[in-house]
Amino acid sequence: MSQINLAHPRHDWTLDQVEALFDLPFMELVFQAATVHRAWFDPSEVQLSQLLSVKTGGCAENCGYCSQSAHFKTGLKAEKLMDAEVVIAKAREARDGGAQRFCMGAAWRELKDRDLPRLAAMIGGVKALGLETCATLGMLTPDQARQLKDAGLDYYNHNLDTGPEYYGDVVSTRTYQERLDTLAYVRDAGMSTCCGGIVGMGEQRRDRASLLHQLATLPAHPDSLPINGLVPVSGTPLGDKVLKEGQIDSIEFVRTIAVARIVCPKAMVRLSAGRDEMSRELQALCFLAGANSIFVGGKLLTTPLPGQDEDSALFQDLDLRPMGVKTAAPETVAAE
Ligand code: SAM
Ligand code: DTB
Ligand code: SF4
Repeated sequence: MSQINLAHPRHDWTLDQVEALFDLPFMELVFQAATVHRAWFDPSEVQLSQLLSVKTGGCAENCGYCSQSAHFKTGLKAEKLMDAEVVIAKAREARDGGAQRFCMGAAWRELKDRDLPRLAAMIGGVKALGLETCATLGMLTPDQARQLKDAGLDYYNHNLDTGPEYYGDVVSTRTYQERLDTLAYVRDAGMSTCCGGIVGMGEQRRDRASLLHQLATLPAHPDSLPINGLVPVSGTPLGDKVLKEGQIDSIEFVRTIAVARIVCPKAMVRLSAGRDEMSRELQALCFLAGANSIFVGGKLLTTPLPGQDEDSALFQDLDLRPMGVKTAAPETVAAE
């Protein structure tokens, strides 16, 4: 545990030190991550968030993994921005199903000012339900970030996706620096940041370490840190590559969760996309390694998630409970 300070999160990690954590014997790495997890959180609590795609498909960006990019033929039908009332009704259902946080996602390169009034109505309505609000709408200007904050937005999700060295293999229509700029505007507006990446796009261990090194050396660690397992979507360059060459080893995925927990100890580390394909045992290892947040509700943005019955059974069998709920309900992960 020589690199780890259990009392104070570090911001001075070097890339070599982060890679050295990946290289630890697996049991030692998981033990260290679990120790860090317990220093900051109750390890029996997992936060439940629910996602809704409020504007689906037709995106101008060419992110090589994404079903929603207009650059690739994935068979996804593009849709317009949903009405605020419809979104608020879905958020109420999510809350009644046990979600604590509601995240609204849009397939946009950047937010347009003309859409702000409707988004503000959505965010205000979701917040009034007593839910934490989160949105992921592409790049923002400083003024847009302030307006979203004023509308009641708690978290903004904007991922770095991978390390800067592999980034050019993933997307060419948005620079790494543009992502860092949007994150700075979000922080300056006083919102919490949700920022992570994707594992299993054909990157090397050094690239995964580099992503986590970037996150751990930001001016402030992300408040939420989603680790997405690539969901290989046929028709996307990275999805097709992985469908041909095979998916990342699941032990390496757990290592990534563990290193994320160690380098950003206070973040909610979210076991994000890809959970639908994971065994119960693999998810249990991820929770042991420090993941303490998941998406629930059967669907991410365009790809599937386990259903509520499956998640309830998993929580019961692992003696986990939804964050903010004092005791686990007997047959559901929903709030009592
Ligand atoms: N358009 C906005 C943006 O890119 O910032 C918001 C929505 S975008 C779908 C949110 C994040 O979902 C991406 O940054 C990426 O990390 C993740 N994501 C998208 N497609 C994925 C896939 N097939 N597998 C895993 N993660 C994915
Ligand atoms: C994040 O990092 N993962 C979520 C959330 N932020 C918006 C999205 C995952 C999307 C997975 C692919 C899909 O469902 O389209
Ligand atoms: Fe568009 Fe976001 Fe998909 Fe990239 S990840 S293509 S920005 S929806």
